[in-house]
Amino acid sequence: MKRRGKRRTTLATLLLTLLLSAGLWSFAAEEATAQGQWTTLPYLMPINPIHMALMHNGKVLIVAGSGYDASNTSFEAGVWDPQTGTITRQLVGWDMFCNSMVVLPDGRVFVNGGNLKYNPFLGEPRNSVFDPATGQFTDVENMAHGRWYPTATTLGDGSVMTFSGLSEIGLTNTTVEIYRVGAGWSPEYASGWVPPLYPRMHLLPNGNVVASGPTPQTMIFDTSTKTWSAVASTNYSGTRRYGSSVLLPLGPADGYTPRVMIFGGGDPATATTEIIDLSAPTPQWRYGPPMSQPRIEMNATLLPNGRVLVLGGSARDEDATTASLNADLYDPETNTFSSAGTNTIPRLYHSNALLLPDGTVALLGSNPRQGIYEPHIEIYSPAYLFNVDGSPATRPTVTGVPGAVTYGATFQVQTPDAAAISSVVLMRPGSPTHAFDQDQRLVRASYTVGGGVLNVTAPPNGNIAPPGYYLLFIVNSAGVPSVASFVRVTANFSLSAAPASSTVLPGESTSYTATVAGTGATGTVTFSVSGLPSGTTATFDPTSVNGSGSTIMNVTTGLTTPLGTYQLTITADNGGIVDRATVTLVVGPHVMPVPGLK
Ligand SMILES: [Cu+2]
Repeated sequence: MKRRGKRRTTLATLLLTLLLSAGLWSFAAEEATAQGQWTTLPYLMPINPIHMALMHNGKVLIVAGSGYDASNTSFEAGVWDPQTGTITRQLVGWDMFCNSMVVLPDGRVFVNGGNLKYNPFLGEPRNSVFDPATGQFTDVENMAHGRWYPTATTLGDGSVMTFSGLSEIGLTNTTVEIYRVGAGWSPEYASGWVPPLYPRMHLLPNGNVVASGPTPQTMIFDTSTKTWSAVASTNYSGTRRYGSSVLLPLGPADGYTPRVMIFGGGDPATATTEIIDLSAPTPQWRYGPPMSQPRIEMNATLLPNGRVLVLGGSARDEDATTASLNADLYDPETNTFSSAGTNTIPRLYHSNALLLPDGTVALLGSNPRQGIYEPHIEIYSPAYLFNVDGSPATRPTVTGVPGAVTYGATFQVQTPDAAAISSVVLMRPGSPTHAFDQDQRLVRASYTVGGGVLNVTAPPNGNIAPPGYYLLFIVNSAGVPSVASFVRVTANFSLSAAPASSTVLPGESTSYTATVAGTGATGTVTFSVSGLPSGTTATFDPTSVNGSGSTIMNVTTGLTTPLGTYQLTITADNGGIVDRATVTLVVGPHVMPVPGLK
């Protein structure tokens, strides 16, 4: 009896569920068509996802460090595979909490600074790289001083600039330092102003970097002179604390006009947005349309169709009762917001949104107070993934892409859907933390349509698309994106130098041969060197080459040149596209092998 009764109940429940879900399905279908669809994954994030970066194997590096828990001394990171739903955890050697992260041109993740101490917070001078191939972190050269809450920005030559953060004695670090793989850190460049923590910075197509907030004074860093200048002030007079900033899509149609949009921030938070065109003779912030809700601790994420998903946060900081659960979608072409539905879980301090290669957006984390974080992961499937009846849209498919492309070159994307494609975009994978994605970038590419193929022109230079891995999406005329393919964008020539090391006595000379190889460089390639010790000069003969070729770098030390070992960085510059090579100069006694002696 019991059994039968139970079975009947089960059947009735099933029937009811079917009926309900049929009704709900049509409702959900209409919503999905108009606003996209929100779901919560059935598994949890086992560590506090404070920092994350999408890697070119499609997996996501998650860094928690101490995870905003002062009593936690087991510092953790993890790798999340969104496709299989697996998360592997590992301990890290120091507290990478409140670092900045970007992905290097070689695909490794660069972890810059972090937490030396809680309450008061002090900054780490350490840095580490995570290699997706080995799954290991390796510490690299320290900065001159600590940084807690710095911002890292990948520059056009693939080096990484860091700025701001609290130092190891708790003062705002007002210098810029620039990291280059193999060469380590540049000298400190004094900025002459006190930046906000986690400044909102973007690389501009002219190679300079804008700091767009959260404070009202917008500043530009000239990457050649290493100096700052004031460019504009926001209309919103307060600090857009934990508001966000996005470099809107760049493309050849308007000559890669850089426009930056800032959103929300402040406590109580504002719903306002502002936009600046940094190509204008006198750039000025102008209000954009407001978001549907005020947001502090929000996220703003570029989508492959060029829209910006703006979501999360709350009206009052770290207050779930005022959570902003509306998701808004900004369309730069119409300068309007529309609804992207509502997510379920309040997403406050330390929450992050990240575009995944399948065109969905993951929303995770939230840390309303120390020691407690939100482990549920929500996934937003934008409306472009659905047909009008709510069924899944048929996506254009990519059947072949080159692994690497060089600046300005034409490359082929194989697709049976070539005739239906209306845009090709390269998106730099995201690396969000603290309400700002330091790495995301959308660059449209021009293309022509062939039979089963798109002939795509790669971005013209590294200032428009810094070297590294990109998500290549093709989008059809219905607005439906493909699943992304990873494509590496690289400089189109390479510089090498030999010998690797040379030893001289003070006052002596030596020489190195620097060679530009590859077919990509067009016209004049000039040379320069940095890192020479005092009293030392260098000349290049010839001073430039045409396209490719070699030059002799003659280095003459002085009698006053201090003994020591020096890294010399040789730069080859082809109209702003650069490559570098490092050689060692040892000033000191020659070490001669003595025959017969062991
Ligand atoms: Cu934090």
